[in-house]
Amino acid sequence: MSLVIVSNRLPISVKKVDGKLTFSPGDGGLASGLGDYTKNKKRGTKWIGWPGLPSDNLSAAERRTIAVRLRQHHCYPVFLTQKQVDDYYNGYSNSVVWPMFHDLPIKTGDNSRTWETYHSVNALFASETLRLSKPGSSVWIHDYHLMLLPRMIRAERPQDQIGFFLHTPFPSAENFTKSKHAASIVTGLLGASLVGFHTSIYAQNFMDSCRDLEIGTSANGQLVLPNRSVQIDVFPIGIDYAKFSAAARQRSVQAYYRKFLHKYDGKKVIVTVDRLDPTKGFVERLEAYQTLLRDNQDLHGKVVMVMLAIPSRSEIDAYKKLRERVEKLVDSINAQFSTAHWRPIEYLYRTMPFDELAALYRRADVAFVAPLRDGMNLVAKEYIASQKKNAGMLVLSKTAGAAEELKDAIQVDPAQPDTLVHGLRNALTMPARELQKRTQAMQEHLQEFTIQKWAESFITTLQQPRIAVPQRTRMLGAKQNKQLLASYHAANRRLIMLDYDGTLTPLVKQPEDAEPTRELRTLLHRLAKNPLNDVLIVSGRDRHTLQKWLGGLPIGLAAEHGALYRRIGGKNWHRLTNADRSWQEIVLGLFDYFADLVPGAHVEQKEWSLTWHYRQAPVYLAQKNLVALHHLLKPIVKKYDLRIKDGNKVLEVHASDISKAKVAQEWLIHDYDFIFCAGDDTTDEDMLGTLPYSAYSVKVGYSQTQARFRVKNVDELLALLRKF
Ligand code: ADQ
Repeated sequence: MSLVIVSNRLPISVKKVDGKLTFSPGDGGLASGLGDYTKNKKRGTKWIGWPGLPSDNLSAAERRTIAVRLRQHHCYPVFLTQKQVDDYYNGYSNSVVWPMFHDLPIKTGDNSRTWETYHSVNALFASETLRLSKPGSSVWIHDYHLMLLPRMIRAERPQDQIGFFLHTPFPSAENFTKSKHAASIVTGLLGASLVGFHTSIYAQNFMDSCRDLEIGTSANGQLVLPNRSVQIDVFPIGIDYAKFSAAARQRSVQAYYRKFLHKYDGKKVIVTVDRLDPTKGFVERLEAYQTLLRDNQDLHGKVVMVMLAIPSRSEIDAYKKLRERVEKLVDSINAQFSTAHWRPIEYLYRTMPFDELAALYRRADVAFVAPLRDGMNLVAKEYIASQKKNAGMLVLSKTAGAAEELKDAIQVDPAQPDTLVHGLRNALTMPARELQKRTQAMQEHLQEFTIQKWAESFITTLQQPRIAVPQRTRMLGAKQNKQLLASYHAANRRLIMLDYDGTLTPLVKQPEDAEPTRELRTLLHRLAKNPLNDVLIVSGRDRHTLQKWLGGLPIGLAAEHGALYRRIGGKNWHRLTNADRSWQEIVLGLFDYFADLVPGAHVEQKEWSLTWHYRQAPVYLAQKNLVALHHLLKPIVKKYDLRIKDGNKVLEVHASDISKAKVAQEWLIHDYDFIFCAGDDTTDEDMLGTLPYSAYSVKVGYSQTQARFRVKNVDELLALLRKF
């Protein structure tokens, strides 16, 4: 399937120097991450974006030259005038969205003009994308400059796989929904079929915002809209690990390294590398360093901070002011502490070629990465990848997305200046053995989760076939509801079979939090009290939980997907399986092993089944390990006649003679003239599929099903049950 990448900037930057066009590869990691897709001709990938210079001063011939040269690299330019750059890029994107998404104050005043340009430039990108791609393509859109684009493309190409990845944080719903354009932005993004974020917090903030704006509801990692659903997922970006770890073998890097060894001989080097941006915490870090020097005389003459400030967005006022402030502070710290032989800060306002940067990373004893807020922060990862095995400590603010992964860094909080000072001190004095252990653990992680894997994981998820709502399954609309209620009232004996989690209660992060509310218990009680009704809850939960939560109600209960059941009005639990449990020890060993490998995953052991839960784990990490887990389970499953079920972020193993269908069959021997059955998960499909056609089988949610009918979510199902 052909792929089209759309981002504000192209991976090749075009400049006009002394009237001559120059072309140079950008510094971004994105280009290396997507290299497999863009360099391989067969894949036919195209990359659409702004070449980086305003078009006002370009002649028609120059534009043609640019287009032709870029095409050699599968790149296609969207030309923007200076005015468009001012309003769309410097204006709305970088003076409104960027600070808003990083919880910084936004320039007050009317931004309707810049918003309009933002809109029209998004439309320009949309028309170029449509022109350059065929229907049925996969389109991957990047970042906050182009948030209206997914919807614009979707309007023309309802069948395309459209992915969007946000490289910045997504702010809390409380902050975001205050924005005048919040609803337009969210609606724009929801044109995508997949929206990706660096961390689960950003994804949750986004879903909360959709809910607060009353644009769709969230269920099982999907944002459910009236006519389709959008997958929301987490893809933490990595780096090109091999490039940084192997850099030390390059001659030019070695030359720079020797230079740094000589220059900083006998000193500890603290490095900072960032675009000069208000989010990156320049002032906070300088102040922390100042305090460190003030309080630790022993460090004087023995430490140097190399601060690389990469010029960025220098046309924007806030950035100009920041530069002045930072440089003043650098000067004053240097004036305060310098001696004839020592200057505590070496400040560089420039870009740095890769070989010099790699050498600097490697020479530095500490990297001081303390953004106020940062989507991910790649510098932190690049620094660790550049280290020898026994050197280099990272001080990292917990407000960077990278902190979720790099737990072995010294984590600090830029809102608490003391933590920065202590963090630096700790890093400078950490015992070699501990430092080595921590650095190595981080290196192992980064080596595994590279930017190449990140790209592959996003694209694979994007290109997975999405199941459209099947024709056979109809939404339970007003007309169907009416018929259903008429059958209900006409019936003499009714069976109401219901799954629990995701059907009667929304899915929650912690399983124990799904306890039934008083209203739900009352509803079930009222349904069950009707002498014509048999109510049965068929759940994957263990019998103790069901007994505790629902045991007091006059209903039937089936636990562990039907391994055990309790009759209506009965006290005892009966077994519905003839299997033994000798397999459990082996599978438990495997599950525990993989739960240790995947942060956020955990194992649940029930009487008759074992479940590996990964709702809280990073999606691509879980997916990768699931493949291995499946592979290892295969012979065990065969030997012990087991069944593996891929549920909603759970992998469950139990004997193959256990199924919800079996429980359903136990009940169906009675002579019911109204059968109603609802479930949300793949584990309910057995039960939904075994019913006679006349039954009202109802799927909760949008995934594929054998049920005849569908409701959007738990609330809709409960509303229907209340009508009974
Ligand atoms: P940035 O805010 O730019 O990225 P960061 O993730 O640190 O922040 O990436 C900066 C990149 O610039 C690094 O890869 C660094 O090596 C590179 N760089 C180094 N030297 C350079 C130079 N001389 N000139 C230009 N660049 C240079 C945004 C988000 C981050 C998120 C990334 C990726 O703000 O939070 O991690 O996108 O998603």
